[in-house]
Amino acid sequence: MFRKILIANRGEIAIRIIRACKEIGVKTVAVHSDVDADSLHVKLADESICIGPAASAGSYLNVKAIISAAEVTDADAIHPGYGFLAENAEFAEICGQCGLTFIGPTAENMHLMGDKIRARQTVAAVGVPILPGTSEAVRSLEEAEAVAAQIGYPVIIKATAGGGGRGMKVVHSSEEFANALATASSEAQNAFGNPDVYLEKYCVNPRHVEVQLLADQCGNVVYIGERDCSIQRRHQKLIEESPCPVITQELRERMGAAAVAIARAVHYTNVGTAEFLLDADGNFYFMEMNTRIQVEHPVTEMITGIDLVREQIYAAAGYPLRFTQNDIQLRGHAIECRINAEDPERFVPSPGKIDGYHQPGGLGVRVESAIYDQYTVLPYYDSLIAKLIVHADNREEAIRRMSRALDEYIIEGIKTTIPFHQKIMANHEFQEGKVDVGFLERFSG
Ligand code: MV4
Repeated sequence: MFRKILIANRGEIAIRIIRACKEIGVKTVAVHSDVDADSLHVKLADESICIGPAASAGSYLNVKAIISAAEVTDADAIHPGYGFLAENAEFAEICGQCGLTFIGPTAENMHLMGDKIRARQTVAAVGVPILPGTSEAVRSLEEAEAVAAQIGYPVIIKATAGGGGRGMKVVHSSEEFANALATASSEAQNAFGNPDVYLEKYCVNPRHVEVQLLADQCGNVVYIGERDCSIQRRHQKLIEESPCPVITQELRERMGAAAVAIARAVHYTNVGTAEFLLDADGNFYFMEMNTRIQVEHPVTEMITGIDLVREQIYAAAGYPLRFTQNDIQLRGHAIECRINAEDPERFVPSPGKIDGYHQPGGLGVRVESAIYDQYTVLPYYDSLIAKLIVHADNREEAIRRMSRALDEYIIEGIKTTIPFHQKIMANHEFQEGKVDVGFLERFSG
């Protein structure tokens, strides 16, 4: 096992990782920017080191500073959390070259899944369903229009180097094509430095259902249930739950088997998530694979009792999985609300000093957060300030528990998305589980 892990992140996820390390007797090093010296992850770690200025480009994304910090503090592994350098294949590669274990999948895994066309080809080759579309990057307008005519409108143009909803364009007819293709390609070039795009049949208002994977370095792969993340706004997830309210055990097993087949095909290691679209007829299609621990991992932990961050560390250290697929049991229902320091009406950031804080508790309530009374939420970083997770015997009770916990939550001095979550919990369609990725656009409180 590692002696000391450096956590290349901040906020709630840095604390989440520190907690897992403490429970298995591994020392921790926090890194922080100039303005993060008072942050809770710094206070909770065994030691800490400053890696640069407030702007992430010079600190949490500064590969040289982070590697030097690991060398100076004699850490033997680096946990990247999510965001920042978590899916940067080059960073994972550099860690290895410097004798540091990157706690995550291999650089090759990240590289492959980062190329959405290669991921699509790889997945299709093992018989996992994908939406009809191009198997290579689009070479010309003529070719693209021919494919669209064949698969039928609407179609969606996606960036090969994209992901997470960035750089996508829906096309409803042949007249829109030339413009959409040019825009998508130039946006892809600007955002990712790669103009390549591909086409897929557009699936209207599907659910976003993702399967949690865990793989060791001995070839063992398990899936750990699924999460429904359909409640999103501009590709930012706001509420996630597990299990998905509409899938049967039979469908769960087929999606799980598909996700495991993908992992096996690429010799995947560590945690990962296979994202699928689930249409109204119960058909599922592979979208992309996330090669990191995800923000919403706690809902999976609550219904399985598995500490995913601890398993990540064990897998990276070379330990074989300590359980099999049959040992994994799903119990009850869990929901997570992401609480952001934002105006709940307009979703614009609302940083500033917290002046009055009380967090909810009680049976089945979990708070993952790095904030405290009198803490100043900084404008330089993500506006996620807390994740409120509840667990109950069933979905109805979980919704009631979430409403109760949201009512208890007091965060004064800044605006938060708590009122928004209260409205969703009170919404009848949400209560009936009738959600898809278009839910929030239709939702009016
Ligand atoms: C799609 C789609 C419909 N059809 N692909 C958005 C995130 C990225 N992972 C892919 N996304 C989508 N891809 C096809 N062929 C609809 C979306 C989509 C979406 C997916 C999940 C959650 C929210 C979404 C909101 C808008 C569009």
